[in-house]
Amino acid sequence: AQNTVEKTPVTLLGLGAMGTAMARTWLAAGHPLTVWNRTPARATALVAGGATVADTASEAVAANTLVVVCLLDDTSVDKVLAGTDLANKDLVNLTTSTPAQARARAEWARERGARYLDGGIMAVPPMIGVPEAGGYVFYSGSPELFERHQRTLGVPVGTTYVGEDAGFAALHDVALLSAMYGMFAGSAHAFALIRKEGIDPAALAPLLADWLVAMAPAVHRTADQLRSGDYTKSVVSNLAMQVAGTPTFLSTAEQQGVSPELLSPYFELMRRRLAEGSGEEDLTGVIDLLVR
Ligand code: FVH
Repeated sequence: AQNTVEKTPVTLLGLGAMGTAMARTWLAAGHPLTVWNRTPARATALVAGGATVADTASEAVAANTLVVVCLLDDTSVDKVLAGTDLANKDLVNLTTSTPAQARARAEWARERGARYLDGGIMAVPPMIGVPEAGGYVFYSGSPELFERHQRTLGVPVGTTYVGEDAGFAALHDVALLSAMYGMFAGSAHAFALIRKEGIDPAALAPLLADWLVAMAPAVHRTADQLRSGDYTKSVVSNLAMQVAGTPTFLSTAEQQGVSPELLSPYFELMRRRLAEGSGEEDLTGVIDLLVR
């Protein structure tokens, strides 16, 4: 019991898949936990684990200084926190937001007397409470608040602080998730190519996963080229050669009866960059075309 008393008490608003997974880890680690959810039934199992359920969001906020919010979107955060007294609270918002929403929420919290940290979760619920799964949350906003609560916030999943600008956690979150969707798009195209040939997708999957892992370190070369401004530095496969290969990919897609719509936009950018006379560069020049 003494161990429990020493742990920072946490209020958690939002018991969806993510909130519930986080709640379990705080309870298991002995943190006193007060929860609230719009649909109260989702709290039932947590009560058996020792959580206190508040009848209203206001009561939950009043219960503890550290208030963690993990709701569907920024609109639901607005609805849930409306009318709560946030004066002197340490508000940590793990709801996925845009950088602009996060900055506005930080200012909104400041006007109400709260300290604010924004979070972008780089994990799915099964990774919560499983350190070896490698998940973490990007945090940005008050550095003092991060330092004060890092140990408690690190109970469900790792923590990575990315700066005082409250929008930076969301920006890092969206940047990594955007890259993930690019990977999913490429994988969808690969599976589509083999679909009609009787090749077992389960046989392609490990080959695909290993190839993506092998190619992933190329992002370090991209970063190095962006920093130096020299996109010809350490080039492995130049743009001219890669553009020359694009008809092979498009013809193969056509022969396999697969739409090129996931590949074509990227190939178009590669062609535009080549047309600017950048054949000796890496693919990094595409980034210049994307930034308006
Ligand atoms: N689950 C995932 O894979 C991803 C992983 C990366 C991070 N995301 C973000 O985490 C936030 C919460 O996601 P979640 O998985 O918990 O989402 P749901 O299971 O759908 O639960 C949503 C909770 O939000 C409550 N809620 C929704 N709308 C309202 C509203 N208008 N007023 C009050 N509460 C609202 C909902 O309540 P209920 O439906 O149970 O009554 C849940 O508590 C999210 O930002 C992800 O992008 C998860």
